[in-house]
Amino acid sequence: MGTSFDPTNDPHRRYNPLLGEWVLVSPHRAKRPWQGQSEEPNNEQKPSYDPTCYLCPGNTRVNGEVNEKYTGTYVFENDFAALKKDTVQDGEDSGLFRFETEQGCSRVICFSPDHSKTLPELTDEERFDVVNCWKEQTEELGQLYTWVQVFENKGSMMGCSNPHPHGQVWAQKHIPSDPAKKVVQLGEYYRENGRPMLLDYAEQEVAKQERVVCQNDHWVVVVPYWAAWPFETLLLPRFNVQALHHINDEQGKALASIIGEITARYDNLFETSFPYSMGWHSAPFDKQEHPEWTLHAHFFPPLLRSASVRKFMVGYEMMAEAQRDLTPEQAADRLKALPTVHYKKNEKSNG
Ligand code: H2U
Repeated sequence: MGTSFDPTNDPHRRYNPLLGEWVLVSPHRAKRPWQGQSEEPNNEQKPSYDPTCYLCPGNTRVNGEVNEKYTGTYVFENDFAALKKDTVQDGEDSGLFRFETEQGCSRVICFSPDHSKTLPELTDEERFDVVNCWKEQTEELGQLYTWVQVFENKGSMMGCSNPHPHGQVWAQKHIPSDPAKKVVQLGEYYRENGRPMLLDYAEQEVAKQERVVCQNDHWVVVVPYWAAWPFETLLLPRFNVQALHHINDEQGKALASIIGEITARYDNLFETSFPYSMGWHSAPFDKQEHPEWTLHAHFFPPLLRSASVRKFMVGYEMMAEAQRDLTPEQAADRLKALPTVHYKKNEKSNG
């Protein structure tokens, strides 16, 4: 064994400055054999319209409401909303027993009327509509609530209940726990450095090119230095912007394009519809200025070795801190080496 540190072999911890947490990197473990659980990849071709789908245009939802015969994006109030606007105002702060009621709303955002298409299979124009829909929802709900959480669960492995391309938006009165940590961390960095942390980070990653998966004039996707999930990525603007609805059309089109790129690379990695949870963090809508904040999106995919073997965040991760096997640099190299043309398109042209 050598005496100098080898990041591709030696266990080490990396600091996540966004959350103020550490992650254990154990690269040598990537070689361990796997005889545990595998998931069944579902590669069956879906129809463009499914009469039994609750989200397809013109269909009746669980509660009896009928979806519009929509042709682009479509937003409706979640019939099983986790947050409700009329919840009674109440709370208690008595030592160890503390609660506050929460007011908010939950909506479902259908990305496309086409049941068979996921984000990487839509056109740039269609993805631009999704971006604009996210912007509208953020702007509207930001006038009513302090926190607006746009997100997508993709694939049953991530708890997605329906294969129709869709995401959700939840908005609420209080700032949730993880974003609240970011307010503190980004604020501290800004006070010390006079610049938004994530703008500095994006610039430094673009200069280093060690973890960049793809980039264009306005955006960059990196496997962050502190990534916890094997193929986790962070989507960052290369300009100063705090909230999703503040991006202009040119930036929005570039965003639609880079989302197409990263999600196609994801699907191409194991030639499967790559599961993930992704979501946007705009600055809180708490009527304060947030010069420390940079709009950003996280993609958290669970897959590790193949379409069927996932990373489990279990014993050590639940008890101690996040842990990963392959290094963020290795993950970025794998994603970077992949084509951006979706594998299903190739299958069609070859077949
Ligand atoms: P997920 O697949 O990410 O769970 O999102 C689907 C959401 O759609 C889920 O939150 C809602 C569920 O409550 N839904 C309705 O609002 N109406 C329906 O008829 C079916 C599903």
